[in-house]
Amino acid sequence: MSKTALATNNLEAFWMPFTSNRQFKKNPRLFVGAKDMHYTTADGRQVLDGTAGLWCCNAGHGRPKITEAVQRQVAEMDYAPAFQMGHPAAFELAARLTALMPSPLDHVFFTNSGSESVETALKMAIAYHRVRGEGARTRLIGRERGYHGVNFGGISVGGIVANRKHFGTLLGGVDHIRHTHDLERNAYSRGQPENGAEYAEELIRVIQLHDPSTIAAVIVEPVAGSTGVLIPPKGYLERLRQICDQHGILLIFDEVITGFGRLGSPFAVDHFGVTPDLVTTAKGITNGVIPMGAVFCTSDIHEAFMTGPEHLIEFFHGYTYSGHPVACAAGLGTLDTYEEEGLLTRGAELEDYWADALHSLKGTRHVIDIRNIGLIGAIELEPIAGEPTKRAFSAFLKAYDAGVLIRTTGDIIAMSPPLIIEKSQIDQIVGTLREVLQSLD
Ligand code: PXG
Repeated sequence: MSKTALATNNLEAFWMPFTSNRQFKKNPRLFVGAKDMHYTTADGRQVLDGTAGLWCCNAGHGRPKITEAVQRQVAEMDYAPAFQMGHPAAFELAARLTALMPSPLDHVFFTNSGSESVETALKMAIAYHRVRGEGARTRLIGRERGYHGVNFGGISVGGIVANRKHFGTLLGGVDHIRHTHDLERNAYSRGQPENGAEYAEELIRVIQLHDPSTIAAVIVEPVAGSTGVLIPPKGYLERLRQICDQHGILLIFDEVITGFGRLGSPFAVDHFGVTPDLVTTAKGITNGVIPMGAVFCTSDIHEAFMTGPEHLIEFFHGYTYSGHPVACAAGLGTLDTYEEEGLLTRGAELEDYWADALHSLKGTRHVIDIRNIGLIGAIELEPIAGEPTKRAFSAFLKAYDAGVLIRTTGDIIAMSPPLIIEKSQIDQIVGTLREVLQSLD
């Protein structure tokens, strides 16, 4: 039986994540192969990947160094216990990762996903204050429209209503500041918007409400991805850093999508020149090939835990698969590929071309904003009255039929192509979008 026939006979059992299951199963979209910039569909079509999978395949697909590293590792040693035992690849990967990240973010804790990285960072922040004798600092502050994965800590500090409303009281002791989206003042910005640094001042109000001595950490995405690409106004992140410093509060950057070259620099930390205390990553760390995440922390945070009798565990946290050998091999193969091909900075070379191409869609039917940074782009559409999300989702379906994969969230089209993209492929994405948008109701 062909792969397609097998799958179409068995669609019921798999409860798909973040998917309109009933709609999908009536008209499934199945990928069966991937190479470089393209997916192959079950019916044999090539689809240009405008989203790097889900913001993760930054080096494109089927990259030989990564494949070979994974194959070698799985044959040599499939698994080693993660607690009280180690293996060389985990140490090597941690050393190479911290070499990429500016000091003092010199230590890495491995997880298996972005969601786990977020939980790990939040726990690390609260525990850090406690081991230093500031156990009253337990509160966490997130932001409206923030996405920090789907576990309880992440949805609590997150600010996406649909991800929170079904799940009860969530984590206590969490507050939020407002998002930075400001279409009225900032529509059609290229790169960082001019207006809105003052939204950071709201942090002071929230901190004062609870008293600074109760706040453990503030978590934000440097560029908010899932909510529809919200780019920080000039000066905003710098101001968050200042306020946190003034009040002894840790700043966490969630770099699950901005990490590994997406902004044209290895991390958003480099791009914005703002150094947080903790950085959560995942996705591009292994090019999406094997699940993995990593939390970077400062030497200060790490050293605060390294006290007391040496036979005792310093941090009661970790996963069976923290630093999994096969994931580490994928990570090493990925870093080799990024470095050999200059991919962690290629976004900066392409950014102007990407921006010009995207902004050429200004004036196209339904478009109310276009924004971009690095190799991220978003096109915001006027929603159909009374039917939010429908117009953008129709665009997604039509673009897929026309051979281009995009993502939509609400009525926003988000794009984040692999960093190996060629200019002609940027033209193809934008040309397809222009036709799709003109044809939409
Ligand atoms: N933090 C951020 C900033 C993310 O973008 C997560 C945490 C969670 O990662 P995991 O690996 O647990 O899924 C994410 C994930 C989209 C999209 O289309 C974005 C994500 C995942 C799936 C789709 O915008 N981001």
